[in-house]
Amino acid sequence: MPANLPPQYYELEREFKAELDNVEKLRMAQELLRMMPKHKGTDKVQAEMKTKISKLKKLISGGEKSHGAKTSVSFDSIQKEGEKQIILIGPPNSGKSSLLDCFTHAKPLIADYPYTTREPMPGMMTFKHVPFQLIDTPPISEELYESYMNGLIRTADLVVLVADLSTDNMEKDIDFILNKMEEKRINLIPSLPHEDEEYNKNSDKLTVISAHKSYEDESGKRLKILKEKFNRFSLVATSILDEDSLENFKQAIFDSMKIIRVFTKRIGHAPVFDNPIVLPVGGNVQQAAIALHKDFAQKLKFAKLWGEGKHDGQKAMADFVLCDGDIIEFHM
Ligand SMILES: Nc1nc2c(ncn2[C@@H]2O[C@H](COP(=O)(O)OP(=O)(O)OP(=O)(O)O)[C@@H](O)[C@H]2O)c(=O)[nH]1
Ligand SMILES: [Mg+2]
Repeated sequence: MPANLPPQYYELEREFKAELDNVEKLRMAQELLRMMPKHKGTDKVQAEMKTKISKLKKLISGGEKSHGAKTSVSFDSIQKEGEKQIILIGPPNSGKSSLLDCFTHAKPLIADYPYTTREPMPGMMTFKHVPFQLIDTPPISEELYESYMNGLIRTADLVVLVADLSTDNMEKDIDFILNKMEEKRINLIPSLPHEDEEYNKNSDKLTVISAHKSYEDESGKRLKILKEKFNRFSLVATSILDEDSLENFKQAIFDSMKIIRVFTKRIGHAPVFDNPIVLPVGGNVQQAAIALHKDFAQKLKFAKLWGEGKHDGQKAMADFVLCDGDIIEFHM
């Protein structure tokens, strides 16, 4: 017997999945349970939701550890949260933890000596309403390469290689890391391949270089070297002392992933801007509906769209290609 859940259920379910605060998550889970029609077809979904509610209650009361910046984590992979997972790697003292600290609520140890970070630490960064998970890691050097780094890098969606413009060792340190990646059969790639190109998601890792501590004297000549030598990668100059560079960092990450955001709107309601559907560039109405829920996609008749280059409420069918910032209203 099908569950036949109402569209509002799927919308709230998406918000529930994206929510990081456990108290708010619990409130949503209870609301979802209330919205569920009570019949045989929803028995299983009801039972699952009740389990989630009891787990959340335990987490809130401190009975069970949650995934998050302050708790210990399993290091081979860190449970993905948000839309994309970004791993910060680099030589000792380059500023990885400082970047995590700038962009998230995580509180990593930061010190002016090397090997401060001993364990990976995640934190959430929101940019243009999209939640990204950043992971700070222990340094990579001749002295240290934690074995779990292979797994962590392979599961991430993007690698940010943090180069330290304040040291003469910069080139040598980056060369060492690039060689280490080769040795581990991790292929750092400068851009995502086209749909028809061969691509191994596990070993081909999209990479952006953060040329860090770029605000300081002396950094200019090293920035030039970095740009010349590693010009195949996108490079963004960053410094914790320069707000603009931190905005550029977020924008560079967003751009490298070739994603678009589509905002949803219920019929007769205003659009919701804080929880967009994220699709690859070229994504269409059908993919947006699937992202909401596969049942939703099956029932879809057409969508109405608002956005640049469109007339308000323009009717669109399943294969209509969407643009970043479009607002979509599904009709079933
Ligand atoms: N001048 C300057 N110093 C910075 C910047 N970012 C970080 N630092 C300093 O660089 C030092 C190292 O920073 P961390 O963030 O601990 O570096 P890390 O890469 O996490 O170091 P490990 O954990 O040892 O690998 C600290 O003294 C920071 O204050 C920056 O943009 N400019
Ligand atoms: Mg650190």
